Amino acid sequence: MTLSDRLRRLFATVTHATAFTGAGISAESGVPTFRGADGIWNKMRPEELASMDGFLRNPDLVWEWYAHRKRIIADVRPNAGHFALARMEHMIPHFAVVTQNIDNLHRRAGSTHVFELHGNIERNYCMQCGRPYAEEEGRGAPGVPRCPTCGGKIRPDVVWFGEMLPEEEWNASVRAAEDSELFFSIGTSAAVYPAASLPVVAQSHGAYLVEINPEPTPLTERADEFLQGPAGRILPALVEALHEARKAST
Ligand code: BV8
Ligand code: ZN
Repeated sequence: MTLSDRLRRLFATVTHATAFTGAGISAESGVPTFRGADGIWNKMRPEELASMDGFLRNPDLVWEWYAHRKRIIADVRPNAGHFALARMEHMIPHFAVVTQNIDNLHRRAGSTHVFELHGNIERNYCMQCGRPYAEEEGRGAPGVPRCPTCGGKIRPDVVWFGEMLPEEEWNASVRAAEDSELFFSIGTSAAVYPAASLPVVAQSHGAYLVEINPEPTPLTERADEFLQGPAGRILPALVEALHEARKAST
């Protein structure tokens, strides 16, 4: 893979880097994206399902939609892209993964510095009393489970449209973006805010912005480098180049 001289030089010395990821990095694991050809949003509008209004209007439908996605995620495994980022964490002293994904695949691949901006589908909580709720507590009955403590409705621990992002994860992600010399935007259509503002925050604080995606996005023209192709092929090649560059510089 041909790297720019700028990226190769950066690889030799970089100490602060961030990988910002979206649904595209999980596509090669078999998790459908939102806006691609077979995207989830093609079949239904996001506001109907990934929103509080949608849940209150039709709790069983929304709960079943998340149960369907949980079943998909339970059967998939991290792919070469996730594993490459897990390796990168051991090669760059200050390295964080900031993900919009709720599929937990970065942690399952071995990444430990992971900030989940939009929550995690494997976690649930009671809307009434906030108590965490584990799936196995349910009796497997269809429809929205009820809280064993207060009887309130249980919801997935994900950030719906119109909801605030988890404060600590958001603040830590902004700090990571501001401190980065190198910022990867990987597998995201850069359409959902405030997450989509992070690549610009990083670049305006001096980061070299590299986008990895098979197709251009609204971010592509501002990126310093656009590596066109699937993350599962490009990221392992980048890790090899990073290894070579750091070996050559010692
Ligand atoms: C908030 C969790 C405010 C749930 C999700 C008008 C203008 C600007 C903003 C807004 C607006 N109207 C409303 C808003 C705000 C809204 C927003 O941004 N809407 C957008 C749609 C315009 N944002 C919000 O509501 C956020 N909250 O703003 O609160 C607030 C302020 C004060 C007080 C109270 C509140 C909350 C947003 C979070 C929504 N939750 N998900 C769930 O998943 O069910 S969003 C959802 O989209 C996912 O999290 C997903 O990660 C995210 C972004 O999608 P992507 O990850 O980018 O995935 P996508 O399919 O779009 O793209 C995939 C890409 O991968 C493609 O580019 C494709 O080419 C590429 N790809 C494919 N294969 C590969 C690949 N890349 C690499 N390798 C491959 N192999
Ligand atoms: Zn409760």
